Amino acid sequence: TARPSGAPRVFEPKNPLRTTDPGALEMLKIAHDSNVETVFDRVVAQQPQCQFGYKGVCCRICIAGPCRVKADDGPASKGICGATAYTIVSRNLVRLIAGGAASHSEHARHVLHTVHELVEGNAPDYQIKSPAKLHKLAEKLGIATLDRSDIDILRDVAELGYADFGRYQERPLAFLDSFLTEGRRRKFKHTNIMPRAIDGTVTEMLAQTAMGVDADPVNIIFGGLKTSLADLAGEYIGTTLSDVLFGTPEPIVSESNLGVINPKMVNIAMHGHNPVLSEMVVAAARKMTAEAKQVGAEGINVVGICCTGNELLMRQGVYLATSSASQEMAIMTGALDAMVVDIQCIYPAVQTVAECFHTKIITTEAIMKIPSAQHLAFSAETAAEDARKLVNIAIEAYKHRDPKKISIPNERHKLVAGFSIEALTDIMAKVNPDRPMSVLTDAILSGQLKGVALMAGCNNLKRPQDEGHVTVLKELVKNDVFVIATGCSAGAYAKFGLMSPLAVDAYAGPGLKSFLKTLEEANPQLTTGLPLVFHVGSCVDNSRGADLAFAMANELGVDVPRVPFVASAPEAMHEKAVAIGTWCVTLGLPTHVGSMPPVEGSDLVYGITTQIAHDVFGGNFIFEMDPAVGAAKMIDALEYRAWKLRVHRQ
Ligand code: XCC
Ligand code: SF4
Repeated sequence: TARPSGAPRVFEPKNPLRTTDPGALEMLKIAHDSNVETVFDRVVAQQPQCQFGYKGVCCRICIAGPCRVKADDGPASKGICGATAYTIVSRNLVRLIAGGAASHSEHARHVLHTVHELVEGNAPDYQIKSPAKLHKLAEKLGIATLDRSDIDILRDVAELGYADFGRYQERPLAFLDSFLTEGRRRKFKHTNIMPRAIDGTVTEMLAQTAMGVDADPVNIIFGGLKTSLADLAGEYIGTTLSDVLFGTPEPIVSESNLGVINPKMVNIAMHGHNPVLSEMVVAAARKMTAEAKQVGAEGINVVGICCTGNELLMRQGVYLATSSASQEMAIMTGALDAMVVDIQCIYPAVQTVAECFHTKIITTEAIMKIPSAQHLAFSAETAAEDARKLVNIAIEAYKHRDPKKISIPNERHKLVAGFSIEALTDIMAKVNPDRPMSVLTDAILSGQLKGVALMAGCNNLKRPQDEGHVTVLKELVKNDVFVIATGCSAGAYAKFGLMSPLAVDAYAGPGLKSFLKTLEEANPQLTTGLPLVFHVGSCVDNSRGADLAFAMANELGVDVPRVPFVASAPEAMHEKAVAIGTWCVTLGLPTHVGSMPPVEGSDLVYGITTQIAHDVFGGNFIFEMDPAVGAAKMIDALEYRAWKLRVHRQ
């Protein structure tokens, strides 16, 4: 299979200057001068990467292997058991999806456990911050709310959540089913990919792809689609219950990039994913200024990295220091006193870098430890006390700073974030109180906007950090696409100053500009103005993207495959990104990916993901390594859908 636009698999494989983020670039110079090894060195050291693995034709599913597809025919074209390229490639691919679904749903289960402990009276430091979200969710789930206490309602919600995880249901998963469109519900039933239990689906996927089980690539991929829906179910549980516990995000002002690290304060970076931990640390830090002053600091500055940073930014306005590929750079500033981590996307290397400085790395979850790093078992029962201890470790570390090693880039940018779908809907309701979503869909039907794009996903150093995210965004907004963003894609825009109202004038096309202006004029209470790109949250909050696509579908009276809505992960890396991309396609969205997943070893699998998926589900992968070309293809897809909608309305 030819690679799209002939682009290389790894850009400039020998060049260690693999970032475009100005803050990270500044630190990278210091890293090189002081001989601190970072991810930017290791990615070069890995070149050239194994081409069998790259194409997905290396099978390690049983220990007769590894088996590689080494020829087009004959015995060397198959594994020892006789598995052919399409079996091996599809099995490897769906196992990535299972890994993603397991990650998102473990995160969601942790939030659910916290809810359960709260209901049982064992988590005194948590509370229901958003009763409105709880009631809305309960109604969607068919749980009675009239004359009932919030705790009683939440108890029923939690029970349904647990049932979604564990018990093999006769009915579809409650949370997932509650927010799908009618059309998608029918499609998933007909194609038999509606998951009946989150845990059961992940386990089934591992069983289906074990040695000597499924060899049919189509059947394997349908199993993968089902698993991706289990992933979406987990994400939706994670997002909704986090909103209930910590509040539904509302527009908020903050700043981003490494310049937010404050040399005069105790700096604590929260890195990972789960607000169950990070919200408690922020709350504790806000009460401990006096303790910080005792060691000579002006106060405590909590900053975020990766998605727990996004969660804190969305709800608390906490500064977002940096995103995934530049996480080590935060330590390199020499002014980070502690990095508190939970799960996912935390490079084990942070401990190695920290050992060159005074920075303490503290792990907090039973399933996540790093050799030599400190471990503090964080629990819902003692959350506030645990959080105090974590903050104290940072205060203690502050005393051991080496002033000679402090070097913080000046790079920092203002931004506006906090756009839950509820917040977006409220903003549009000021223009049309009866049908808020029509404000967005009408703008598309009239041609003012071309459509909506969900920008998501990670950094993948096969290409320069953030260059993909930034290029795609600039192309989209120039062409009047309304853009929402999550995860490290949102992180990129935050760091570059593209999530600011100031960026609108510089980059938005005339249609997008006038659309935003209409919204701003109807919302004088939003004194900050509206940003160029709308931050909707962390990785699990891609469920908010699905929610917006469903709301637009319902408003337009069509199913998702006809909504001018696309998704893109220009720098996808994690298994979670594979799961997200797959459910985007399954929902019916054209989905651009700018870092090649291991599917090139089978023309059949490549064809299913890029074409056949479209015939069955209305969405398909667009593997395009050139971000500007990727954006152009997304704009084409949006224009085609908008044109069809207009034709059907005449
Ligand atoms: Fe991780 Fe969520 Fe990817 Fe960033 S974007 S590298 S998964 S932190 Ni979700
Ligand atoms: Fe080789 Fe088959 Fe075992 Fe895979 S499952 S490692 S192809 S023998």
